[in-house]
Amino acid sequence: MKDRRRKKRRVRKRDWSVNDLDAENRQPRRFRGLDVGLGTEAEDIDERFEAIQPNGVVVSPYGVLAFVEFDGQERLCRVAERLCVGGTSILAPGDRVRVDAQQDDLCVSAVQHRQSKLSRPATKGQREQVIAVNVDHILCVVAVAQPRFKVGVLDRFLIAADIGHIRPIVVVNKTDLAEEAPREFDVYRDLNLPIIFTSCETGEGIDRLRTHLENSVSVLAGQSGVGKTSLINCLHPDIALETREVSDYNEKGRHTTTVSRLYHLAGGIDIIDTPGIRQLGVWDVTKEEVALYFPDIAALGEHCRFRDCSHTHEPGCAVQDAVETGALPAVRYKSYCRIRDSLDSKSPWA
Ligand SMILES: Nc1nc2c(ncn2[C@@H]2O[C@H](COP(=O)(O)OP(=O)(O)O)[C@@H](O)[C@H]2O)c(=O)[nH]1
Ligand SMILES: [Mg+2]
Ligand SMILES: [Zn+2]
Repeated sequence: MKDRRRKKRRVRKRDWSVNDLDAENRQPRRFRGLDVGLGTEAEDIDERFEAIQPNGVVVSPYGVLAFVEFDGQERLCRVAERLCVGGTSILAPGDRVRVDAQQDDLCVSAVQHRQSKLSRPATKGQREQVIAVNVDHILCVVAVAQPRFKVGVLDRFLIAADIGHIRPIVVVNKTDLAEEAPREFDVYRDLNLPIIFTSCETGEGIDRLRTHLENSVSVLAGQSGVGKTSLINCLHPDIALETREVSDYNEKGRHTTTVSRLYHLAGGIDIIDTPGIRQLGVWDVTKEEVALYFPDIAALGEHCRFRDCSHTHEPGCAVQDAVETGALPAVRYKSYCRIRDSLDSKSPWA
């Protein structure tokens, strides 16, 4: 019970500051679908991070090499052996590193402690896959159409952000494809989440998005095709990244590793594009915990007759009452139930 209350408070507080990551957040999380905390990697790997004065930022790791922004340029560096395990370095986009330069030889010799971490859990025979580190925001990108908006996907991203204490920004892209202003996002506005409507076709909302992202590091999350790469292009047209081609390439599976990559855009905007994150699993959250990550449902749940109400069938349930009166949107409630139900099924990555 005690544990439950602590979590509740954390959800309500919505304290997203990365600097506030405290000892509690350094412990391995039960929620491993998207671990944004610190330290689920093997103990000895954790020990390789140090307090250093960095002079470079990892843009994209490349086996035992890494592209690093160093001296105002992107340079291919080798990575010291002690920072490699089994043919790959432990580096991820966003890592702050020490680069030792001796004439043409550039070597990453040390890596700074991470402030936040976004990763996929280890699957059979594989190490945990770190997608991005030291991020301030998760941009949860959805589209009004093509692909069709799925409430559940967004809700899972938000749970992940909540757990990792990383500030989510909801980006609703492709507004040019909607006849009228979509209403299904009102619920997120009511939760005080930043929500930005954008179109890479008309340029709508791009300036607003830019303002939110200035002088911070963000990681893009969203289903394939919602326009993540296109958004980077809009924010910084000079970059001219390939959109379709890149995602096709990945979908055909020719690309065996997930390449996530940091882009430095104008205005101090750092963005990590991640072809890897399409949908995140939340299977390590228990059924009982799900409600705590739906702040509106958690608040209503305070008024249920039973303290351990699941809000699915019990009498005297304030949540079900709210659905009946329309105070809680049915679609929101359904999403809660669906994620709750999904926790019976096995991890798709297991
Ligand atoms: N109509 C419309 N199409 C878009 C928009 N943003 C991206 N697209 C298209 O959607 C497709 C997928 O975009 P991409 O950026 O590769 O998506 P990603 O997989 O999320 O990186 C491309 O054909 C883009 O041209 C938008 O705002 N409106
Ligand atoms: Mg892309
Ligand atoms: Zn209830």
